Amino acid sequence: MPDDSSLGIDLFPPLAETRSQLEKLAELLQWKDAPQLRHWQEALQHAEDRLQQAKVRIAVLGAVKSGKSTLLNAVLGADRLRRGAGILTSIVTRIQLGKISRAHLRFKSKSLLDRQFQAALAFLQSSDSSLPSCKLDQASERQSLLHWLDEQPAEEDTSHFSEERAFLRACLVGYSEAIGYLNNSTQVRTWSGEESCHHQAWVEQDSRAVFLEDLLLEEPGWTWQGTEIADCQGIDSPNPLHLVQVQEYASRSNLLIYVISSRIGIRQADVHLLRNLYQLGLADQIIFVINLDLNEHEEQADVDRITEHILRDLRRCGWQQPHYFMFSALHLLLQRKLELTTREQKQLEFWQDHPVSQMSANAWKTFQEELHMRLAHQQSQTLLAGEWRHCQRLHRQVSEFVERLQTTLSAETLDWEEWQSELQHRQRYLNYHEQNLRYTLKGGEQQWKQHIDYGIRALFERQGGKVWSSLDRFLRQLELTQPKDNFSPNIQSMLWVQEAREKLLRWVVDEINVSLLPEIARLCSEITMLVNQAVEPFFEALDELQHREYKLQSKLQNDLVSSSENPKVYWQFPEIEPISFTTTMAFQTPEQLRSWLLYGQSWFRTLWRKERNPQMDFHQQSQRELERQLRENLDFDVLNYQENLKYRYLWSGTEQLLETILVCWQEAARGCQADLSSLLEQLEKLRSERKQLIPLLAQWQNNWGKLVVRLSPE
Ligand SMILES: Nc1nc2c(ncn2[C@@H]2O[C@H](COP(=O)(O)OP(=O)(O)OP(=O)(O)O)[C@@H](O)[C@H]2O)c(=O)[nH]1
Ligand SMILES: [Mg+2]
Repeated sequence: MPDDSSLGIDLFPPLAETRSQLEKLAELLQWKDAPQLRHWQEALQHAEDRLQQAKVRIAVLGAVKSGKSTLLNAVLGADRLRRGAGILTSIVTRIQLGKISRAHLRFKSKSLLDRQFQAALAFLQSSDSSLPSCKLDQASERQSLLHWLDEQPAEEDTSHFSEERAFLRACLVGYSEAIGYLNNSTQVRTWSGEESCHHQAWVEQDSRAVFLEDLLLEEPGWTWQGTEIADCQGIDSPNPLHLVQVQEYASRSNLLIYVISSRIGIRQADVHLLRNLYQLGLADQIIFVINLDLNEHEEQADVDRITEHILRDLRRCGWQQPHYFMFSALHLLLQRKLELTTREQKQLEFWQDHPVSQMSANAWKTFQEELHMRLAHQQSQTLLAGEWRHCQRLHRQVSEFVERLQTTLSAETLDWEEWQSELQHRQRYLNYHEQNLRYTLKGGEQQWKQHIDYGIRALFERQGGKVWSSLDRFLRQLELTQPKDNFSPNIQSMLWVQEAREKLLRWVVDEINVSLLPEIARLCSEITMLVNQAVEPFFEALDELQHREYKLQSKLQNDLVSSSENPKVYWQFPEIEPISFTTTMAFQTPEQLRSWLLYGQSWFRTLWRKERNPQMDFHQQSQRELERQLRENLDFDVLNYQENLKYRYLWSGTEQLLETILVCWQEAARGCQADLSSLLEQLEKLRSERKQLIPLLAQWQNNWGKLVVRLSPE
């Protein structure tokens, strides 16, 4: 059984410890400027940085008010995230480890806000011409628009526009306060320490959250370096774009914690999202948390009954044996929190002898252990993908150096000629391989890009490609609701547009992206594999070079990382923001939406005038025309997406991957070279200091040994 510390995910302390030992070694040897020392230190720093960048992500998901923020607070041991009644989380809030609490808020640029605002306004204006126009920076115009919105309670016919109304209202209400934070470009504002809780005010109200683009918290209570946990919006939030954001974050996450409230159980929206997640291939990555509301359950039997219901529903979504934990997040939070309000104090006392509280506490403990283990596993997986190999090579270089020192210290004379010829050999060997690696990467790049082209073409083919088959299915199924008697064609056409837009957006989220994301991931991993196969021999060559030296030094016995145990070289496709399919019918590209609407409207009006029997045919003809318009609109969207996916994501990702590989190879090769040449200069100086050196070297080796044990794949 590994001891407790080796369970830990803290790969950073041993790396940092090793770095500081290098420092000590340098002081002792008085060769601070030696190139190989600098190289090793830099390489260790790089390994740390890269490990940090390759974030392990955890998403906390669930329905509105299921207790996601409460659970995260319980994990952090303090009320850091806003929780309570009403929809309180309106943006994905990311949390990373920091020395002190810090909140970084990224505000929208003025122009982005303005575009979004005018688009929503245009949308409403087209259904009601009495709506005043409004420039956001004009206080009087804001006043009158707000007044107009207040005066017009959402009628049945206009209820479709609730999203725009809510958005406009939020902008108008919050503008004068937010303007101080907005600028011509995106602006990041940081609050530290006590002040960091100010961020809560920006998340809890739409009239503030609407101005934010991103929110990152640094918290000392989140103890896992190199990982990120995110509090997501409720998946049944009335704003459909929230779901898009949640789905996007979830698809990039390594672990998902799905919170289900015992009070509510599984709702339709849960079923919907869970099925999507299942299709996205994320089933194994999900841990369920049944958040027990202790006020609702008097005894264990009641809890058992609820659990049975929830498990049955989960089975329907595809989980035959879901991995779940059951505890009261609020109870645990109150137990961990340092300062309680009188009400919280009372609540805690009230729950003290609750029959379920012991079970909850036990489950919490195993939940934390599980989280710990999964994170550790994920992080070593990340490490295996490239970084592990890098650390291993570094280790070998350092061990080689240490071994050499030891050999030299105990030897009486040194065979200089042998070392000199080795040095020359090394130089030639490395130059030759670097040249070849460059050719391989250059030639390969064309081939790999072509492979991507084929893959993309198959996805986007007009006949039988995944994208268009799905869109065609949508268009075939689209059926606009029948107009009521005495409808106004003007309003009716707007309602249809809005109806089609909502349905399309849902379809994009539920169908298209769900089927595309795994395909794109597959393409990425195919490319990664091809690239890995091509470059592996070059890294093998580097290893072989080092082995030559091991052979040269007959003394070396204890090779901790013998090559037969090396994991396969495995470079990962770089982390680039994924590009999901969106449509101009969505809220995000308002100019096109606006012009489309104006055009669509005038067309509807013409149609209305031409028809002899308008009431009857209007519905059918509009349906057909809307379909045609949609198809045109989608044509543009699909093309746009296809280009973005190819150039901005897959091609640029491949280029980045190849660049990283070349840089890493060069780094390692330079290291190989520098180590030997400057070592030779130093060797003679060292003999006199052998007494001091020997214990330090032993300590050094011991530390590396520990690091290797922690990093080793099981
Ligand atoms: N009685 C009881 N209340 C709880 C429990 N967990 C959470 N709550 C309360 O439920 C309310 C909602 O919790 P939140 O953590 O804000 O829920 P959420 O899922 O983050 O909600 P949104 O972010 O708005 O989607 C808060 O007032 C919590 O104190 C629980 O185990 N028992
Ligand atoms: Mg919340």
